Amino acid sequence: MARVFSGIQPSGVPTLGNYLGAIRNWVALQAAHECVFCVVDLHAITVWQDPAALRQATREMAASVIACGIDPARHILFHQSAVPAHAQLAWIFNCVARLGWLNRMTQFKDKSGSDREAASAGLYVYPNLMAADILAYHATLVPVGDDQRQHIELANDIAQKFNHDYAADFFPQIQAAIPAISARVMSLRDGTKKMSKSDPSDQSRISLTDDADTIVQKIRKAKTDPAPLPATLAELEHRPEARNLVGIFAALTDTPAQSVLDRFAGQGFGQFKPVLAECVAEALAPIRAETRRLMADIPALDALLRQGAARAAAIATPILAEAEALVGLLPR
Ligand code: AQP
Repeated sequence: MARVFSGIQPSGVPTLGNYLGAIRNWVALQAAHECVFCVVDLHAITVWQDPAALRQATREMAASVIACGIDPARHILFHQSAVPAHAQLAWIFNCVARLGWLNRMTQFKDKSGSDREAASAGLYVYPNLMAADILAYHATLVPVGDDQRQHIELANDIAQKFNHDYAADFFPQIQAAIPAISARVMSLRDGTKKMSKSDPSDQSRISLTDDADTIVQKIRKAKTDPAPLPATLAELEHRPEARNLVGIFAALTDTPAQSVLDRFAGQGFGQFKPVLAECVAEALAPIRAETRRLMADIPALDALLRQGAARAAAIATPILAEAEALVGLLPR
């Protein structure tokens, strides 16, 4: 049975993009796989986080993920900093990965913006830590959104180079599990930018904790164009905002985008947006309610995360020890 690993940053409240691009896929994989899910707080601090807000977001992320349908009793859910093997293996990978590889990472270019010199070194080596997250469990299947494809390729390069440099068939190759429908949800303010939980504009995203009124208002104000919805997908090609809203509706209703167009072609956004808003609000209402219920008992949530961390460490620590031995480090 392939072991699944996936992580999500507590860098804000999870968005509809995180849900449709990743978490929903995690939920589906639980039935036939052994899964390790991680709230990656060490990744989050690659950009400055308010400490109190980070603690809150870490718990809220764990609660949201459980509310979306992750079962922390059958699978493993924990926060990354509670299992030191992640950071320890990442250091070894910092020494395996080449600068040329990291220089090609588009996420670093996007996140460091115009002032690259001011970005943290952590942000630059973020993909090495991500490779360590996965390979510390010898996981082979990684459900991620389309935006993470390049990082998975880099993790495979690291695994291959480690195996080559230390003459061992030790780290496996990883496969990304990217959902076919709406793998990338875009910002409601700019259809060419992905929806992000840390975008400065709250209007750019639907958060999983938004109530129905907020969802209706955000979708009503979402940027669109004046033309009605077309009959074919080809006509959406140069209409990123329209394509995004159609994609969200398609993903939430589990139908191909063409079927959405078959239903709404010729109608304006004045007609489509309220239907979409109702669909989003209906999907998120139970998640919001369950997240609130879980957040009302922090000691229970913390205990759950600690149990998850102990089970995660039981897998990752021996794998780290073997990697350290291969490199030539003395046992602790
Ligand atoms: N807009 C998106 N559409 C589809 N999938 C997405 N993911 C994120 N945004 C979208 C997927 O969610 C998973 C967890 O992502 P993450 O929190 O680890 O980091 P991220 O990709 O950087 O997500 P955000 O929301 O954009 O966070 P910030 O704002 O902190 O940078 C990943 O599998 C990702 O593909």
